Order: sequence, then structure tokens, then C-alpha cells
Amino acid sequence: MPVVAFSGPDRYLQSTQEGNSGTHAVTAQVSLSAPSLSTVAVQYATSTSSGDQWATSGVDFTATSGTLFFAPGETTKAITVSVIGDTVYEGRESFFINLTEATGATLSLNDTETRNLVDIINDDLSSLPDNFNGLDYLASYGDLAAAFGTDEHAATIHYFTNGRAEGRVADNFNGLDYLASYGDLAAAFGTDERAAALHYITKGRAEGRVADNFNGLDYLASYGDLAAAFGTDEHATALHYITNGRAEGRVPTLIAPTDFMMQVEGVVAHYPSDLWFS
Ligand SMILES: [Ca+2]
Ligand SMILES: [Ca+2]
Ligand SMILES: [Ca+2]
Ligand SMILES: [Ca+2]
Repeated sequence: MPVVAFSGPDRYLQSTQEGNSGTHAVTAQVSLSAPSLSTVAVQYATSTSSGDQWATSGVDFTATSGTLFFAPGETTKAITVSVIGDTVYEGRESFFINLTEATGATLSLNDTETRNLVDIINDDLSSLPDNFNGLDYLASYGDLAAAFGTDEHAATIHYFTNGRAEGRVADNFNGLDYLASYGDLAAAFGTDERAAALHYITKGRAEGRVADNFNGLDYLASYGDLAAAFGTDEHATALHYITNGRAEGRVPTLIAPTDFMMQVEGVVAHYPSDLWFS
């Protein structure tokens, strides 16, 4: 009798990208060692084990079983199993396709030839840092903006695949500081940080604008009432300047020359605001 076993280069192990939606098929090839004069039947079924590395049937792939029939003279058939895409980070997931019983042929005695391991390769991102924002990341790096424009998804993928290892950070750009730095932008965009990042990526950088003319700590150091109200909250401070301070004629750098920033930061951080003059 012929011997039946998985065959082809992927007969022991095959891998497939998970995908993010819908399903796609993986195929395992099965062959007879020689043609048969009568029909050969081989049963097959998927299986998993418990544990993190294993896929879940019905969720990660569609449990599949059935019988392959080789007509007389046929020596090769294929089993197809559906892999289910999703966008959840799960790491690698595996399942087996097993040949379980044969009629008119003998199952290979080599176990590894009667089970095909399918590895579903993760293509989803693990969690992002809380402060990660794709647009701010693009705005922070001219080379990335040149490569990816305003594509936040591409930015996120870059961060995971390269940027993180390169030591890049997502928050070199601060939309509020940018809006606070330019009256025309604040007039156009108010306090919309997303619009600010989009403007900087698509126009502002090319116009030679800088993202950090405004420094919240300078502004706080310049006005005792603001320091009393906001402490060292630079976000609130930038909001104040955009929504009120500029219209009130306040000057963000009234007191603190940039050269003395380190000292100012120390003062702001360590002394109660009632010691300040306004
Ligand atoms: Ca996926
Ligand atoms: Ca899973
Ligand atoms: Ca999955
Ligand atoms: Ca997944």
C-alpha cells in the first residue's frame, strides 16, 4: 500500500501573516508515495493545545475536519483551512492540521509527517505609550514627515518597528506651544492641537516656523497670577496664553530670558508662588 503524508517544503511547518480582517486560506499539501489502483481516503482535522502560543478555533482560525479522496492514479491533494484576521495584539498563534486515519493507504509512521504546524504570525501592535500621538511624532521629525506625510498609521508602525529602538520620542512637538508661538495660527486654529500638528507637518516647517517659541515656564515666571493659578502646568499655561493672555497683551517672555531657563524651572518647581512678584 502507498504511504500517505504531508508533502512539499511546508510539510512540517508553515507560517502565515494573520491579517487584520476577513479570512484567508492556508493550504497543506498531502501526497501518496505511489499512485493507487483504488480510491484512497484520508481523514484530517485541526487541533490546538492550551496555552498562550496556541490559536483559538473559531476566533483565530476555523476548525476544519473532513476526508480527502485520492481517485485512482492521483497522488496529491490539498487541505485548506481559514485563518481569521483581527487587529488585536496576541503574539504568535499556532494550530495543527493532522492526518488521522487512512483507507487504502498507510499513514506515515513518522509523526511529524502526519501533522502540519501552522504558525499565525502576529501583525498587530502591542500597546502604545500613553502620550503617543502619530501626528506629533511626525511633527517631531522632519525625516519621518518627509517619508510619511500625515499618515498616522505609518507613523505608528514606524515607531514600533524602528523609532522606539532608535530612541525617538513622540512628544518633541507640542501643538499648544506651536499655537501659542504664532498669533495667526492661534487665530486660525484656536487650541486645536491636531490642526496645529497638521499645519506644522504640511506647511509650518517649510515656512521656517519653529514649534517651541512659546515656553510655558517662561510665561509662568513672568506673571505671578498665572503661577498662582496654574502652578507649573504648562498645558494650562499654553491654553491661557492662546485663549486670553495674548489678547490681554501679556508677553510670554517678560521676565525669563531663555539663557536662564534652568534656573527658572528650578524656581517654578521648588518655590511657592506667593514668594513671587507679579
Ligand atoms: Ca492582525
Ligand atoms: Ca488568539
Ligand atoms: Ca488572532
Ligand atoms: Ca491578532
